[in-house]
Formats: sequence, C-alpha cells, structure tokens
Amino acid sequence: VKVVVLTGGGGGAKLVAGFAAQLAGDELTAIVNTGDDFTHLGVAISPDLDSVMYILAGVLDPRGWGRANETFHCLASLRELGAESWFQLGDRDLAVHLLRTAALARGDRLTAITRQLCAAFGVSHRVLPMSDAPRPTWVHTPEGRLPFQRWYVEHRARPRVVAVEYEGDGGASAEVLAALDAADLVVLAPSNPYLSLGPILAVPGIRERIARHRVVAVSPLIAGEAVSGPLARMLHELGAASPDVAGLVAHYGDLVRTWVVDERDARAVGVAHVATDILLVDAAARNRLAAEILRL
Ligand code: FO1
Repeated sequence: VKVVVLTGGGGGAKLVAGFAAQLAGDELTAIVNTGDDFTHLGVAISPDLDSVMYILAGVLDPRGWGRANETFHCLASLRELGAESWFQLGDRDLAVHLLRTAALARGDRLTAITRQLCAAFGVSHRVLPMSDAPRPTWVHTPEGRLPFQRWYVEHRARPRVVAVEYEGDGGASAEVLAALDAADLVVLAPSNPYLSLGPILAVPGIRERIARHRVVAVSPLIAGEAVSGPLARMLHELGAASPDVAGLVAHYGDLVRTWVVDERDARAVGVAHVATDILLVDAAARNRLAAEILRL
C-alpha cells in the first residue's frame, strides 16, 4: 500500500511516525511544508523537514522541533557576541543546517539534500519537501508583513493575523508528483491548515493530484481547541466559517473524503467521519491512530 502524508509542524511529524511504525520504507512518503524555511545567521533552516527526519530517526526533542539531548553552546556564544539569539539553534541541530547550506550552495536540490540527510540518520521512509523552490510563508499583521519565523518565534505568534501569504511560484518536485500519482491513500496530518498544509496545497500540481484520491484528514483541533500552536485564534482572526472543526471542514471543502476527529467534535463534522482518540501523546497513541486510518 502506498500512503502519502502531507505534514507540517510537530503534530504532523508525530502522525508520520505512527505510519512509519506500520509501513515499509517504500510504502510511506511524507510531503513536508517548507514555508517555515528561512536563512538565519547564514544557515538554511528547514524546520518541518527536520522535525519529520528527527522523529523518524528517534532523535526529535519532545518539544516537537530540534534535537533531543541538545546543547546550546554556540547559541550562548552568539548571545555573548551580541548576535541575534531569539531562534534557539542547538549545537547538534546546527550540523544539519551547515550540511544543508553547503549542499544548497553547491546547487543540490533540497529533495536530494533531504534524502542524503535522511540516509545518514538511517531513516528509510521518504521525506520530500513540497517543492525544491523557495516558497516562504509571510504573516500579515497590523504592524506589517513578517517572515513566518519572526512572527511565530521572535514575536511569539502574538501579533494578530490579518492574512497569510505564500510567496514564490515554484512547482512541486518530480518526486512529489510521482508519489501523489502512485498513492493509494492521501492523509492530511493534524497540522495547521493556514501555516502547514495551506503552503503545500498552494504548490502548483499538488492540489489537483490530491483531489483525485481518497483523502483522509486528521483534525488539528480537539473540542474546538488547538492541540498546539495558534490555530484556534487564527480561525477567528481569518474569518473561518466557524472557529471549530466545522470551520475546518468548510475550509477544505470537498477535498477531504473522511475526517478523523475527537469524539467531542463528531457532531460538528457532518460529512463522513471517524470519531476516535486523536491526541498523539505517545508512540502507542500515534501507532494506534495510524493503524486505524489504514483500516478505513
Ligand atoms: N520554535 C520556537 O518556538 N522557538 C525556537 O527557538 C525554535 C527554534 C527552532 C530551531 C530549529 C528548528 O528546526 C525549529 C525551531 N523552532 C522553534 C520551531 C519552528 O519555529 C517551526 O517552524 C515550528 O515548529 C512550526 O513548524
């Protein structure tokens, strides 16, 4: 069976790990948001690609980003030297950013770089950036337009979101298009529709290919609340049909065939849905939810 999961953020990475525990390397492909990517202090950072790679390698920090058992000596020196230190770059994490930066400078595609890094971490499942071209996400606020990481981390996601913009016109990689054409099942991970899945669906070639498949979406909201991140308030700020799972269902329209939601949200869905425990607290919960989706 060929499963393709669209993902961004820590929650999405957890569900990918749940599928990886059930599927062989060539049965699972993660198509990952790169709208959070940016160059910081001269290094190219791909947070969502790294979260998926790290969780599949068993080295993801429990916070959902960066490396476990990390140290921050370089960051401490940057702070002493008066450099920007709002973005917490760990020492082990830096190795990945340095290798990615050097490979991009050599002209390698992000898809190839990610494949090499995954191989070095012993990750056998496929992790694909949504595009090899830069497609950065910008957050428009009353104080102006901010690059995603400056809004989300430096400003702690506090400024009100007036609009979310996906910059760039690069298309999907050949690997992404082939994975979508070969898929038996496409899963939207419990990721933010505006910040994580929106950037992926906006990549030319992706949405129309997904629409040809059975799409299962796992709600990123439980009882109307976001499990993590700013989603619940964004639904209000961006004028979603309603600030709950019904608003999510309306947001995706007929793209999603089956919604997987928490029992408390079953009423709000209306369309075909499965009500189950979707809180991915540990590996057992992730594996059980992934297995339940595969049985659909
Ligand atoms: N998120 C934070 O809230 N604070 C940080 O200092 C931070 C550093 C960081 C370093 C590397 C990395 O790969 C991710 C990092 N993140 C941090 C998460 C990042 O903002 C992601 O874009 C979010 O997790 C959303 O996907």
